[in-house]
Amino acid sequence: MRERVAVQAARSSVPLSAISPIAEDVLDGLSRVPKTLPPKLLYDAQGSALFEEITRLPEYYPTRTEAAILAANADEICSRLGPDVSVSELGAGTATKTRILLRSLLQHQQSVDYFPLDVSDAALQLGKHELERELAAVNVHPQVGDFEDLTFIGHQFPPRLVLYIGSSIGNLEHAEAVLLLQNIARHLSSGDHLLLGVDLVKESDVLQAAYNDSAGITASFNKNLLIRINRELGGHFEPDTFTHVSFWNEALSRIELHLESNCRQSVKVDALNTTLRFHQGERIHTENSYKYTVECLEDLLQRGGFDVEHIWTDPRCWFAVSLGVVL
Ligand code: SAH
Ligand code: AVI
Repeated sequence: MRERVAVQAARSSVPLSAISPIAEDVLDGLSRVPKTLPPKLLYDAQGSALFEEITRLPEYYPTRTEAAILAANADEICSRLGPDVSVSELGAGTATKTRILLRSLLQHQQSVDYFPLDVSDAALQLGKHELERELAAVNVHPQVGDFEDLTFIGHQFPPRLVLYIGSSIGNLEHAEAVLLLQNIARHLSSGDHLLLGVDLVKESDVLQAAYNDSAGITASFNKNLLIRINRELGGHFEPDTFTHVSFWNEALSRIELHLESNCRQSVKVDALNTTLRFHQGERIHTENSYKYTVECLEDLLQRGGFDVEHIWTDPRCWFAVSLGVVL
């Protein structure tokens, strides 16, 4: 549901996209009840840098667990792909873990064309710089953009490998996840592969700690959204008047991130020509991070148009890396 008053306040002759690339998403999300913002907005340059810090936190197990699975199985993964694979990656970020795979691929082929896609130009540039320094035989072609346009995947020569690792698919509702995989599959040919990494359901205290770390980095990552709206849209949020809230929603099998207003307040956003009203305790829903079972992962791949070729996990079964193939 949208609060008409906020939407009308922002209506003017200037299209929202001309104000800022995030204007439409922010106005739409903050006009809803409950208020919500798409997680892709978390990743401006500062957000991407904070995410990198998160990946090194003792409580945040997903990155190091997935990296260990990739390191242990990279050779087997690469040997299943066929000769001279080109690699595309969705939500590549700085491609730190991807280097494990690319290094291993270079044992099987002389060079690799690598096409990372991300909304964060800062993360892509950092990743390109590090990759070129470390693996000169990888030709990096960064694409700044949204998952909505995946045509670049189809422009690569087969055989193709698409990477969607880091449990990034966990941001999506199940129906959206299926649609995204179907869209990926549409750009692939028979024999092409998808490597999909998902976080698995586990004890709730492990999950909760990963999104509420003792150093407060996840809280800063979440609140950075408000700082971004202030900078890019002339917002007047006072980030300290909001609290980072995260919890495990067992019924929906997801971690939820919210920003909760500590008081009743009004916040002007100049570029949107609007004033947002919050009651004490009102939340902005900023992220979902769905956790899968192996059965659910298999079902997702199949409904997405892929045959499940193999699934690798770690000894604690905390994370799964799956290889799907287009038949
Ligand atoms: N793959 C990396 C980064 C994961 S963080 C890893 O495993 O560590 C998620 C990444 O996806 C961020 O870099 C973010 O900018 C990007 N992202 C999130 N939503 C996106 C979208 N809708 N379109 C493109 N990139 C997106
Ligand atoms: C990118 N994504 C998979 C991360 C996650 O774990 O859901 C983002 C994140 N949010 C808070 N901490 C990490």
